[in-house]
Amino acid sequence: MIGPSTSATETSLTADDQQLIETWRSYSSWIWTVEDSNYRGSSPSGEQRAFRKTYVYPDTNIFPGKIPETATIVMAADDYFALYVDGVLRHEADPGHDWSKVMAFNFPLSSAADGSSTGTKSSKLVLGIRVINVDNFAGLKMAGMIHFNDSSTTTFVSGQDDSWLGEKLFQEGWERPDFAWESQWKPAAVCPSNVSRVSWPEEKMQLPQKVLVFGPAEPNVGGLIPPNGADAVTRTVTLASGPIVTVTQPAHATGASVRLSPGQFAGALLGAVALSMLVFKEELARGK
Ligand SMILES: [Ca+2]
Repeated sequence: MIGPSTSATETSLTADDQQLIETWRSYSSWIWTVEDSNYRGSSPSGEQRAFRKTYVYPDTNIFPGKIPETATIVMAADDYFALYVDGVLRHEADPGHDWSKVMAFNFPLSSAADGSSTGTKSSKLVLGIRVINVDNFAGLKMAGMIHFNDSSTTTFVSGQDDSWLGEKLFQEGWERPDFAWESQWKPAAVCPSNVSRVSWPEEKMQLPQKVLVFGPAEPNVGGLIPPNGADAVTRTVTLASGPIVTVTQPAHATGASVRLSPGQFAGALLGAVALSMLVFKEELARGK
């Protein structure tokens, strides 16, 4: 298995970084998966959820020569998270992470793998975030800035639109740019601001003082991890009121430090049974 590209160096904040942190603080929203129609900051304890955000770069036919060079991400997650950029694991899930610690990352985009076998430059940035809620409140709050070669930047924030997707049950390869099931994913729910102000008080948040700057990713990492490689762990679990399902967990997606009890598979990665699980979900939706 190819290891994650998680080595980084800490650098001081630039003016752009400070602007992005302010944008994160003022304009991004706490989001989560749609589990009922009224997400108000809380979610079942001990479960994980997966989120995807795709940012499509400007069309080079319209903006010739406008090349994305780096992306800076500012984020907080309750309680801890793994971050994938273009399918490459850049921040491993750290159970010791404190939700109040806001983090800032910078990644080069020029050599980002696009999930294809060619390793050609991607037309989009795909962020994959797995968030594990230990208990009580659960959420994800992000802002991103793309830096282009003409010194221009563009910014996006969580809760801004329906391009932030989240799923409780997520299929193999969910973090990859070429993930085939993306169209099945639902837009994430946004926590009402009056609730999030109480759940995650601003005075408790520790804003980043440094940025973790990453080097180029290993080429094609996102496209080479076999769906059922040697690191995969297959278990059979019973979901509440549901059928017995087999869940395949590639180690690359779960993180060795995260142990899941059967009850926690409500937010599990699904392998070969993805299709049957969708049927199961539909049965649930029909009240069976
Ligand atoms: Ca929590």
